Amino acid sequence: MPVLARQMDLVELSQDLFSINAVKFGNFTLKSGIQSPVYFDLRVLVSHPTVLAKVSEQIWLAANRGRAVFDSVCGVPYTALPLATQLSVQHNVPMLMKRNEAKDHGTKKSVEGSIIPGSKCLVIEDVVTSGGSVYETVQVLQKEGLIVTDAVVFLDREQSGKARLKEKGITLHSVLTVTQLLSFLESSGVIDAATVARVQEFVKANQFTAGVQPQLKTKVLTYEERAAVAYHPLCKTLFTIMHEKKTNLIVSIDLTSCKEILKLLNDIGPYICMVKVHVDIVEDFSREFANNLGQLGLNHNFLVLEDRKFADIGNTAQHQYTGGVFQIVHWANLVTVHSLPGPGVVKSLRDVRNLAKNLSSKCIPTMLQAAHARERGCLLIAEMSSKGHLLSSDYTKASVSMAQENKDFVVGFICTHKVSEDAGFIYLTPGVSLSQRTDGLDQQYLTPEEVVKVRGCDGIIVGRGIYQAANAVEAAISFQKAGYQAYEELLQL
Ligand code: 5BU
Repeated sequence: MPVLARQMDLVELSQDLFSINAVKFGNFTLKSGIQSPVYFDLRVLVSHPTVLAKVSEQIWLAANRGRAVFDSVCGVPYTALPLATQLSVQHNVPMLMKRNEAKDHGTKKSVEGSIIPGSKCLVIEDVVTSGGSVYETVQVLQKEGLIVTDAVVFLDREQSGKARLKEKGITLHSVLTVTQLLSFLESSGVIDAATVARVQEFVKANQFTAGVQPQLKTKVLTYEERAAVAYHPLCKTLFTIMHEKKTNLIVSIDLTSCKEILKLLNDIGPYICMVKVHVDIVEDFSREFANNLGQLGLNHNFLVLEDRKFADIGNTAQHQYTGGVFQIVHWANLVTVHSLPGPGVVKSLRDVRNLAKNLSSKCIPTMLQAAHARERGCLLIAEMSSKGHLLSSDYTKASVSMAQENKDFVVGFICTHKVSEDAGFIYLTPGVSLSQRTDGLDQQYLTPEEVVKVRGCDGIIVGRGIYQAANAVEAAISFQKAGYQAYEELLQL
């Protein structure tokens, strides 16, 4: 078949696989315990016979292209069984069927079918990661006296499976590599460049080396690398600021006068990546104050977060975001949102974010200088720092899923642990102190080291530890150093 025609078939097949959910992007735990940004589930093929037939035909073509010589085929159970069956029937090649467990009665066979010792059998597999499952099947067939020199896989995850099988004397032919699949899906507009980068980063960090167990932990990425794989533009901006200013410190200025807030912010601006405010405790709030916040953010390169904790139905949340005295959407880059009401609250805020663009350009011309100043997004509250909070682990998990489904507005999480391995989000922790453990009102504190190094979160949110300190600038510098040092040490682990 001409190369171009083959490529067009594969592009179409890649789209088919995506549309039947045989290829998914997000955050998944593999059998090995590794967290992966991509998941292949070719088991669903049995419900889509046309796609199954195409996959099987491609496997046949790949075996022929690789000049594999064989008398029979055998699929690695279970997913490859229907693939091998289809190929066997379509091309009239005898099939053998490996049992997952040898029967404990009757013939005790581990391979069903008419075995001819000394004949050649081709192993068929859907996806290869380390090559372990393919090799297990090869060994069972060899024990039966069959000769196995070749295997064909539909998708090679490029995590060293091919090389490992080669060491065992098995040539692995593949229909597609992950790189090819990503490029086909990107060129057809199904996934974006950030997703491609994230999957490639994962593949690179999770190679299996001969004789060595697979890594159980994914590599810790730098802020710069996180910026490259971030889903939301504000997540990208925040990681870029953290990298450039060498700070993961978010100051929570819970003061009540505009003048005090702006003064403190001007002093500690160089040491922070974001400021968090509670605008509803500010006694003399004005639009001028909000504009000044934005301007300070541009001058010192930090973002503005309003800790509004939206938790109502979509319609009410929209009014709270856009209206009233505060008109939050016009000046806060980010807001906090409870996942409690369900995804409607996130979607409703997302739907009105464009208001920010129109108003900012009229009222604050300087804001136009920075594209990110007019971006809007939210942080989902997946966990709280207060003692006895009611956010169960199921609630936290559901919040992560909600974020996955709303990547165009969710920038990351407020949490006290890294609640997901998904590097495309940011994880920020409130309740941080250098020495205190509680405040007498059920706030619970962690140190910057505990937050970043032990719990794997990205940023520390500090309130009273800074604005109530005798010297707030010195305190901010101490938190900046402690937080950044913990990050540097984490990279060395
Ligand atoms: P502190 O002074 O560092 O304790 O202030 C912490 C800030 O973070 C304060 O504004 C809280 O409202 C905010 N916060 C929190 O402490 N814990 C949470 O779980 C969430 C927000 Br959500």
